[in-house]
Amino acid sequence: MKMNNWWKEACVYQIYPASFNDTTGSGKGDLQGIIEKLDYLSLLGIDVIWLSPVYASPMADNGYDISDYYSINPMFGTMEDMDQLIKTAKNKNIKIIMDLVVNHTSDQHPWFKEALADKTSPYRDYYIWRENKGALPNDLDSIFGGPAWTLDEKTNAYYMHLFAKEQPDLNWDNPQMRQDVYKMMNWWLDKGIAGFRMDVIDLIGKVPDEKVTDNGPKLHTYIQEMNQATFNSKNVLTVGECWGANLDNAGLYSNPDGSELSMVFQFHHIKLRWKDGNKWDTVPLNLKEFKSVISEWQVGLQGKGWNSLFLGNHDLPRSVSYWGDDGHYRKKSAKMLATLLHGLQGTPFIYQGEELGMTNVGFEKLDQYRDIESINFYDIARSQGVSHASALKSMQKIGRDNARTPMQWTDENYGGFSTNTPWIDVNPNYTLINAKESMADDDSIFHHYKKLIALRKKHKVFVEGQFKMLFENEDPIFAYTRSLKDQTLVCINNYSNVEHTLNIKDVLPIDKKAFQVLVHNYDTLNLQGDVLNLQAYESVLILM
Ligand code: TEU
Repeated sequence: MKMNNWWKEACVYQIYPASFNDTTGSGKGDLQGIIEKLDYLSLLGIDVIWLSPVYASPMADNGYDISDYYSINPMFGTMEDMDQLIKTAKNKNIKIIMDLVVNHTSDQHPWFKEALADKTSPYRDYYIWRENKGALPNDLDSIFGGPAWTLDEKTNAYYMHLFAKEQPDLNWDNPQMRQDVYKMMNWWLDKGIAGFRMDVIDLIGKVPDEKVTDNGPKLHTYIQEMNQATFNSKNVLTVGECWGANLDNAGLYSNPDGSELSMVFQFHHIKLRWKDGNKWDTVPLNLKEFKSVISEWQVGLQGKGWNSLFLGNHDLPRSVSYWGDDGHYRKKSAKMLATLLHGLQGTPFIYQGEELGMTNVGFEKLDQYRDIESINFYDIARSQGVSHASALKSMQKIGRDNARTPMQWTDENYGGFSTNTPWIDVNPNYTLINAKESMADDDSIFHHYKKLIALRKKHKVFVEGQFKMLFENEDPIFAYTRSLKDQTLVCINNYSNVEHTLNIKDVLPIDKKAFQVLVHNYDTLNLQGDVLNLQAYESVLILM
């Protein structure tokens, strides 16, 4: 049992550095830009920053293609800036976790370059090769579209890449490669970082010839080995990005004995809106299904593991656009989503701009898109006869660039993100939605998040309380309790834009004499007898 699982009480804020804050006028965010905004993050009250990749990279996939794990991409600054960020953040009680991208490297990494140049080099086996027998080794697809194999003509062999061809997969079955990764992780831990977010870590146990990608047979062996070789004794936060996580393996990943990771990101709730498993085609949210996924994970991991809580990240549409209403009820629904999520058991993650209720940008012109996944999607869709309008519609709704538009700090040019044209267009709604406005308005989404973050620190029931779903079959209600000894949290949400009357008799044991409203997105709670009259997206968190 770990001595101090501080991360159970923490709130994490994800920074996508290219789009956070530019201090040099390059049009791209940088490390000094993050340092400049640490006071903003302190005010919000977060404990940890998850920093998306800032390592040296040709940026084919915005830094998720690393060419040197030991250096900082000059576009973000220097290693001195990084050290300064870790130190300055620490002085403000903010920890930093790094993005660990070790399923693959960049094709510009020296290991891969040497593997290409010399077939007999020990680095050849750091990657996954199959001899060219006149056809692709098999029909495995890349997650970014097209085959997962690219032919190297010089050595007449295919290398494997589950993402772009510029991101060759590492061969985790090579023990020397694994040791090199652990060495690098220890080097970063020695710098004083507080853990890692592990990119697609559920893919490292792959068995290419059997077309097994996630949850391979050696996956947990490798994670346990990594744990022992690196962070086991360090009391850090580790979170694995696992699209293949399920309730059977999540308890392993986040085993309370500390043998693997602190927690994983699972994506079952996200995928509920994918039509027939295709992320580019969405179906409306089925609230009942959403409730049952949340409930299963809350109950399933209670005492047996630990949940991460998130609705958005740099790969997903903006949470208020995907889960709420980014039009008339933007503020109400963003607050409802925040309360609904932060009342659950687990470690909450906030994606930059979510605390402002930033929305999807939905670029209308093709040349506004920057994301390799979206661009590949468009090209492939078009080559398969999909119309321009239809492909564009998918990108506008789902494309990752929605989350990657610059942080909206003020109503000045470029949203105060930069003094120059940003690398990706700013969402034109920055004149209305920005941090300056949000900080000045007591009733803003920002202040709502601030309250929720502070509450988690104040009441143990947020961390330890037992979860129970209420009104399971009542649409559009999303309600639950969390109980710990003599304290109960009650979270009630009207997940819709129409009023709803809720009869709480026999279901909700509200002690009307002794309850305290902790957060609410309307001024008054309309409770008459056993009947609660809820307005559109009304959301309340009660402590009794
Ligand atoms: O993402 C993994 C992943 O499979 C998806 O998030 C992917 O981006 C896609 O949207 C699914 O259809 C991680 C990173 O978070 C992402 O930014 C990287 O592009 C990817 O790995 C490769 O490193």
